[in-house]
Amino acid sequence: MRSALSSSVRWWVHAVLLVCCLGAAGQPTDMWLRRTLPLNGDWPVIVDPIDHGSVDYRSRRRDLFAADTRDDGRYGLVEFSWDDEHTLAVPGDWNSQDERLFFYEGAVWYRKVFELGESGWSGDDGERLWLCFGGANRLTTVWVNGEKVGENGVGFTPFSFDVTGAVREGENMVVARVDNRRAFEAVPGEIYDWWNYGGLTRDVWLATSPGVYVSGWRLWLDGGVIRGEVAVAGDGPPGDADAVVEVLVDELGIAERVELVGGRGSFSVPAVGVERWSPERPRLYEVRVVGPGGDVLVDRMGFREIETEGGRVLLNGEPVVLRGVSIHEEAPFGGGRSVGEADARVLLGWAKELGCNFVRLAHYTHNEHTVRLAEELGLMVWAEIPVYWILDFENPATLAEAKAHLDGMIDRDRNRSNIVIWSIGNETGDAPEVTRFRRRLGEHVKRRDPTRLLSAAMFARQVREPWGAGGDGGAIAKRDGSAGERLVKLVVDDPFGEIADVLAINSYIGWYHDRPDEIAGVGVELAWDKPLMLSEFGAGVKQGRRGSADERWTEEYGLSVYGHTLRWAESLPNFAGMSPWTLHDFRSPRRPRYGVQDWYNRKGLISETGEKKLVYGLLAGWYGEMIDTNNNE
Ligand code: GCB
Repeated sequence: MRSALSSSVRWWVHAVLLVCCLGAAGQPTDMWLRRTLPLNGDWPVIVDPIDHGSVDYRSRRRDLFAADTRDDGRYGLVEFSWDDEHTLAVPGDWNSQDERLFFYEGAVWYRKVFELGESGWSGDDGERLWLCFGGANRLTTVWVNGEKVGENGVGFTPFSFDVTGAVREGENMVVARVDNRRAFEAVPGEIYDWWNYGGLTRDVWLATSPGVYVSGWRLWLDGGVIRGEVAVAGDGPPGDADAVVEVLVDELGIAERVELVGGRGSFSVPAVGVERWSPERPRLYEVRVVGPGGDVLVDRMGFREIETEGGRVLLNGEPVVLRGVSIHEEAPFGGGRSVGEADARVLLGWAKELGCNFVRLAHYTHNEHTVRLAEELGLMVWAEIPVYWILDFENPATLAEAKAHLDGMIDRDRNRSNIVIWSIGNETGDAPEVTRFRRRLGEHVKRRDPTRLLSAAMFARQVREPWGAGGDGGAIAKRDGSAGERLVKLVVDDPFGEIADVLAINSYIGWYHDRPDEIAGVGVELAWDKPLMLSEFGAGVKQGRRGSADERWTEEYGLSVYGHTLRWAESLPNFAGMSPWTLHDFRSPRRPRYGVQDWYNRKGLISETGEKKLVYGLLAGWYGEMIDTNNNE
């Protein structure tokens, strides 16, 4: 009796823990699966560098451009018009579409007209209509027919608004004001090494749902079982939210009726006959989730397990080395934000050709197209939020915004089997207030999703010795004859390592400090017996520039840094993988050197015009050998 009781209590605790992972009930989180009417295309815009649309000449608040006010004599003079020829493509950033907006950081107003009839929405039986944005950078305020429907300030994750009450028959007008000004207390803050592309950078669409809808669901493999959670929300006939959700995976014979209590439920079924997702065989299964109000969501996903054991990463119980590359969400050819599936196909195609089984999607949540395509192609993913360099770490609002980035990313991608690492940030340093901040984020991730590995790209502590000190008795001389110190050791003891599952360090020996041929002499010490990744290393190379191995910006200098770093990597303790910086050259206002950088960070393996640099070939060869040695793909 006693043991039966305690096991049911355990089950209840487990169930509560599980449903926490779905987050707060309310807004549906699977809008991707509900797309009914795409609103992509050319949107007329008004560029607003002085906030003319938001404040009048007495500094009084107004939303001047939110309505389609016409100069019909009733309003007096109207000095704007939405009928202008001036449009921008959505999805897309404004900086790369109009050269006058190249450096622009401010507000732009967008407008779109749609026919309600085309949305497929009937409004019968409490059916809802949602206006959905895959992402916009950054502060976005939205009106429908002049009525404000909501705001969003998280630049890289999806958001949606229930516009059921705001639409009318026939023609409807959406206005979105997007403002990409930097702010110290925001996430990211004011300083970062990528372009602050502004605008409606991702897909926009209309979606429909019943009055009571599936607000979240999640399935995952846990040893011998598949576990699941579901949640419903919304208004409907009494009792609907306490009904049943069906979860069906036909190919696995799963047809689970999940009973809901207070709108939530969980289950587990034996994982019989499940083919594990892996880079060699990225097997996906169709999943159908059927909610009480006739709501049906259909997705495709894989099942796999990821864990660590001492210094190794295990995928489906087998050790795996992450052969990766870091990627910015930058268009493959010629700068600008990458948008849509075609861009993702080029970028991920380059990574596959390189021999990767892993990509680090830096430094913010990438487009849903990219993550989904990576799952299909067999690429494991490190997903990251823009907690980067310097933030207002002691400001509770900044912490809340960082958590909102994590929530948006986890809610969107929790069913993507290829995501193996959640990263809470990059190169923040380890001052006490920074560590407190990162620890809170790490704990938040573990609460929200304990089924993936936790990491952050960290600095290692450099240990230097004066020349001639130690055992060499002065015999080792720096090649250029200079005096000073030499780097002898990197110590990975950033306190975040304590809660991280994977230790990851960015190392630019040979580029920002010391010489490439000094890399081999640098030891690495870990404060924990955990897997170690080189989350970044690299060198600036202007594609096609030739010279000696000592000359910066040349292909030869790049080969030297990569050659020495790759040999060194093989000797690192607990070496579990790498994601060199980066797949291709990307725009950054921190890179003004004319004739060489021209506003591009040149550490790509591929140029901004799609030309492969010599380092690409070198790394491809190295990954090829790893594949042969491990006899896997
Ligand atoms: C880093 C940063 C990355 C930069 C890179 C560089 O350590 O993590 O965002 O772009 O170095 O090129 O300096």
